[in-house]
Amino acid sequence: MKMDPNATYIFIGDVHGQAPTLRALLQKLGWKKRQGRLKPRNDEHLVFVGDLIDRGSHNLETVEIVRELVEQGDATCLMGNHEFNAVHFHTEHPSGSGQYLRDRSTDNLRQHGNVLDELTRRPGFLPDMLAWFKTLPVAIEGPGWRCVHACWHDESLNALTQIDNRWYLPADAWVAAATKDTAEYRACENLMKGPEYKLPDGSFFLDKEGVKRHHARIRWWSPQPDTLEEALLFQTPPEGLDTSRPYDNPAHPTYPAVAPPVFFGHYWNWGEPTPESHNAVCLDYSAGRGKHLVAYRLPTDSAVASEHYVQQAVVANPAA
Ligand SMILES: [Mn+2]
Repeated sequence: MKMDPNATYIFIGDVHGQAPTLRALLQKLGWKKRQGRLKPRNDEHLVFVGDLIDRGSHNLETVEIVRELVEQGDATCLMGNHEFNAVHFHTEHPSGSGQYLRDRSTDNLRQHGNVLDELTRRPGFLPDMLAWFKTLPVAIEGPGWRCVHACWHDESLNALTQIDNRWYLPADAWVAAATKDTAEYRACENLMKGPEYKLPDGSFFLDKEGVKRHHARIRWWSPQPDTLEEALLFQTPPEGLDTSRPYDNPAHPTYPAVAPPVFFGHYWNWGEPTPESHNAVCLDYSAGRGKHLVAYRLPTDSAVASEHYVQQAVVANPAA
């Protein structure tokens, strides 16, 4: 699809099954139903950063809203790690083995189980949704911007298939993408889950589910971090680790200062939306944890600035 240089692009963060909140946000953005379809004002195009599903309780409706917008040509939706994981969770390999590309462990079932209950209530919805997920681009470049779910990383994009201004995981690469030490696996990890760093001396921190993590997510938008604190994201302070220690990572995936602004999600930010840097904007403000769903309206030829955010507090979920 050709990008329209005159369009105004609106990027939308991780929805995580919060369909009523998405509807409220679209209304705030001025999108109205006309002849039964949500339509933009003027030449607007939405770009969803991925992670439509999991956590919230309106997954089916979220996928329906976004898919309809994509199919009518008014939106693009990128693949997030939750779409990627859902495909793996439901792909048996080898066929007939009862083994799946994503392990059906207690943790994985806890993350995806509620969604499954919801989606399987409508016969045929799940396979259709998964087939659609497989077609989603992993990254996209527009006029003066870029968008990816977690991290823009040129070397990783080279492992995918590029068609015009979009990068895809090829249909025959799903097994490779689930197999450690392949180029496809590393690419999907970097682009959809973000690069991580192994903490020194066996240190760990507890994530939002209380699970011990020995790897921390890297602030890849930081140009030259000197200390662990500057380089890494922790959800809780790591036990017994002095975070003022030097950060030594020859593979730190710096995003060049001269590169176009990149929009992404994934990092469970909270509080007042603020750009990560002059050319890195995270739009995940934890809608999946009842906080805010955030959009960013990018007018043509405009610098990254806080006034372009539009946020919607999560709407209390009516009983499903
Ligand atoms: Mn994510």
